[in-house]
Amino acid sequence: MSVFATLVGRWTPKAPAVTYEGTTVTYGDLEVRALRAAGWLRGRGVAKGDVVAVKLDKELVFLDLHLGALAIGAVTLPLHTNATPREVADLTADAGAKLLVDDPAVAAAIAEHPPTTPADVGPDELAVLCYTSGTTGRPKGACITHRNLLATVTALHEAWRWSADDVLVHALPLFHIHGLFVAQHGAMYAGAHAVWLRKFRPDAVLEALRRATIYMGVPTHYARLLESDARPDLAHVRLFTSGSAPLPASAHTAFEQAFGHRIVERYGMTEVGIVLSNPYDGERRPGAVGFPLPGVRAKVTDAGGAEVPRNAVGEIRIAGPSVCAGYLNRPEATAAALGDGWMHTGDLGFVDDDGYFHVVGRESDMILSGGLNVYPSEVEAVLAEDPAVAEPAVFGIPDADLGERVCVAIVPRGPWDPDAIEARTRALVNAYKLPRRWFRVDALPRNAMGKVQKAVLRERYAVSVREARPDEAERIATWNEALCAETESFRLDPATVRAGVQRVFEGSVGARYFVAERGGEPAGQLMITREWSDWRDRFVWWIQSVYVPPDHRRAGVYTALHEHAVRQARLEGAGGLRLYVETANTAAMRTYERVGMTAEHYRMYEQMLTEEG
Ligand code: MLC
Ligand code: AMP
Repeated sequence: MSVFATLVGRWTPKAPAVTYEGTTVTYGDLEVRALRAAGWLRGRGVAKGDVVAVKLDKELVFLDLHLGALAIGAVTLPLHTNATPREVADLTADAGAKLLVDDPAVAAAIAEHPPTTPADVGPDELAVLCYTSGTTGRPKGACITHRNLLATVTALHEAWRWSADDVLVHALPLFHIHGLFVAQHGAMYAGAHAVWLRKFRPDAVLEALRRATIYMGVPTHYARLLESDARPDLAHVRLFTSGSAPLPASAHTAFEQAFGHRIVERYGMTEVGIVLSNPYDGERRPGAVGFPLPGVRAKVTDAGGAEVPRNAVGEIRIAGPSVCAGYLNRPEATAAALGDGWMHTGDLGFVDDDGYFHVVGRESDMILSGGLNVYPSEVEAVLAEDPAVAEPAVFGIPDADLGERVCVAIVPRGPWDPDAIEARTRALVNAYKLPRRWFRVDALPRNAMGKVQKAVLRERYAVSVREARPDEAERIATWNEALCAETESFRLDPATVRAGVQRVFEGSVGARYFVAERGGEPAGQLMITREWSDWRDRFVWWIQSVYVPPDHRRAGVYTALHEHAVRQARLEGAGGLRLYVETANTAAMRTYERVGMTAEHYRMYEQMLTEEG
């Protein structure tokens, strides 16, 4: 059976299928819309086996075209909405796409096109091409068949107890397997109602969840839900799932405390679909991705493919009906990844004593940012074309919001102008792949074989922030002295500074310090004082004495301290976060600039002040 025929066979025409920005489309409507899109595609010369690239914002016509293509045996190639012209040209050329649909105005033409009749499509025919770089190299098109798509959707239908009564809040993009084949296909296979949101925005998601039963998100969604202030009663929601990137065990626990739900974390990959999931009934274990879904075989192996004992780390390998047919026109890559019939995922993990799979890392240096994959080699290739760049090395550092944040270390050729390099790069690669921290280095760290040591860069530039320890009082006092000396606006004698820091650690002044670490070294401080606000009937936090020693400036330390303070203030229920910026004090302003604090940061604080009313 084909996907389209299977889905349509399960639909009740009058039932609501998708609600989006005030419009509700029933399943009856959806079928007609898909067949109109199919007719329109045929009218453009698209036949069975032809690839249709779709680069559209989240719109109903995206779904019409996808279903329409499936109905006539054509192949959907979903592209990121913000893919750059060069990325689109590369992928459509590689795929040999017959048609690129990138103008939302086609919706009107499709709506008026007469419906056509579906084609006879077999289960092993190609349904979708999804570009992914697998473990290494340039993007390759994973060939996903109708059988693959149906295998994933039927396994999840059973495992997660989908029913026609479900209402799904859909806040994911449509151009990846999570939003399209897990969430939207899941809803369509169940005949359930999907409520779409254009973008993930915490308040809108929580509002929509008041009338829903299922939510599917990436870990960044859960991190942001936890950071928002709203805590509506969500007792009626029956399922929250997370995937595409690791959900920290702490987020799992915090979400349960805040919203009373234990998230079902699952694991998947474009090439294999969704294959491991925590149980619906039974323990949803924080930090684990659960068990193989029905029909899936999964194992953890050594490099030679032999299964390793329980609790030993190895590569996760997957076999089963959802595993794709290989990469388009890449027999070698296909043989390397799938030669023995098992997909070599490149993900490292282990199976615990109770049989739960855990993912602990990756063999490749792929970066997972907000649930999206970033392949360093792809971004490096673009950077290397820049005459101002002698050598680039792209890597990820841990990030509380995105999971990992894209960074780059560059050996410049000529003067160092990161803004110019960034502007050029932005024109060529999608913004989510763009490095958000730019480090200038004299040489890249290399091993004896000459290979760039990304692990060394990750270690060197990772910034974490934590509560200061009492044994750090001396260091903090020294930093405070340096801060006073630099700002020049006031002079305090060292004894007074030291006594003040001591009183903070004694807990007698209601203040506390956060300390940043970079590459394992203390790299800066931020002090918080609390002040009762009668107006808000809560404590508000004041940011005081931020200091980053010269060696650690312009390395993201200030931003990390700032983000930590904001996050912590929210988590601890502070009524606001305030910063007194004495803009008239030009010496202090120069210092702020030197530590990497920009007008952007002042604006963030001002926003919070405005909220104070
Ligand atoms: C957007 N931006 C990102 C980003 N998403 N930067 C880094 N990482 C990301 N994931 C950048 C934009 O380019 C833009 O940059 C700026 O952030 C604002 O864009 P936005 O669209 O307003 O961002 P936001 O709405 O905050 O989106 C963040 C997000 C979103 C995490 C909510 O990325 C998201 O929903 N991600 C889910 C992705 C997903 O569906 N993955 C599944 C893949 S399938 P600038 O510079 O222009 O301002 C898979 C298999 C499986 O992995 O198992 O599921
Ligand atoms: P993609 O190639 O976009 O389909 O992304 C697949 C990759 O996302 C996998 O290879 C994993 O590295 C990662 N991934 C998906 N789900 C999880 C999860 N629950 N925990 C950790 N990593 C995950």
